[in-house]
Amino acid sequence: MMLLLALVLSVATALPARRQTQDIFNNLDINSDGAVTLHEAEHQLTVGSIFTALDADCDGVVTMDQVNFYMPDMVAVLSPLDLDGNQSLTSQEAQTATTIGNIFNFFDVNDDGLLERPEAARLIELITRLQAAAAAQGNTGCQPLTG
Ligand SMILES: [Ca+2]
Ligand SMILES: [Ca+2]
Ligand SMILES: [Ca+2]
Repeated sequence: MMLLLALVLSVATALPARRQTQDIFNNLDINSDGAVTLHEAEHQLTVGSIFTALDADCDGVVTMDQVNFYMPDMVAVLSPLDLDGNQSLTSQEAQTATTIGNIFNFFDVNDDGLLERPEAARLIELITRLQAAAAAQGNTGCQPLTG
């Protein structure tokens, strides 16, 4: 997971968006067969790592407004995780209420158990957009919170 985050952070300001997405996809697709299985996703991602990537301003909270701005569909996935209903997610809420499998299933639109390139690209796009927005504000990334 740290590999992916390091990759996201390092390419966010250096490469055109399409190239970034391709590189991150290739990193997830361990056996290079053009699709990401849940097993491959679990190898590279955790709920915590996705949360940390989404929390582009490093304040430990992801607001629904931030998510809605970049990817309105994702609000439907994340809002059930907002256990106290305050329209923002803490790392603890995210990790308590979901698994990488739930996130995987959301992006697996055709329910075949594989994330093909267009499906995986949506998740990568959300993360890279948030990172690019943070970078544009002069924030170049943060250390994952413990716990
Ligand atoms: Ca694969
Ligand atoms: Ca909350
Ligand atoms: Ca699929």
